[in-house]
Amino acid sequence: MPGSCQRLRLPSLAPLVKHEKSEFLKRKEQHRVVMMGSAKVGKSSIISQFLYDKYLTRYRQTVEELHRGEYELPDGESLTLDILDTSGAYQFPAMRALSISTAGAFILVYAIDDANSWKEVEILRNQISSD
Ligand SMILES: Nc1nc2c(ncn2[C@@H]2O[C@H](COP(=O)(O)OP(=O)(O)O)[C@@H](O)[C@H]2O)c(=O)[nH]1
Ligand SMILES: [Mg+2]
Repeated sequence: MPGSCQRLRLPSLAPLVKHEKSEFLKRKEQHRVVMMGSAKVGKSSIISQFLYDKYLTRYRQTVEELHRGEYELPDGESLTLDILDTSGAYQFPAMRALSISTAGAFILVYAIDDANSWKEVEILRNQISSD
């Protein structure tokens, strides 16, 4: 089963803006970003820094983890950002195809000192554009 974690970050994107819209008119936006790339290139570390302001020093293999950031936009609307972290192993083509088909956007990560991880990014990019 995929792991799941949540972080509420409500005030960060809504500084001191007065909300003039009524609750009824507020729109809820939801986006899903899928993080892909070879194992050990730093995918989980990027998510950890972006959502939790923490750098992961110890390597822990990811199976599949869903992270959620909730934001209130300056105009009062709310934004849910789901970030799906993947293992990088992609042994199961069906699982990879499902991750790709449910994504609104992708972040493809490679390590500058690992040429194969760049090749993997090329493969993933082709797969994404052909799906
Ligand atoms: N040197 C260096 N190491 C990193 C960087 N980002 C992550 N790491 C380390 O590389 C290892 C793998 O990172 P991780 O985020 O777990 O990779 P993932 O398998 O792609 O999720 C961890 O030990 C991290 O501490 C980076 O930018 N530079
Ligand atoms: Mg990981």
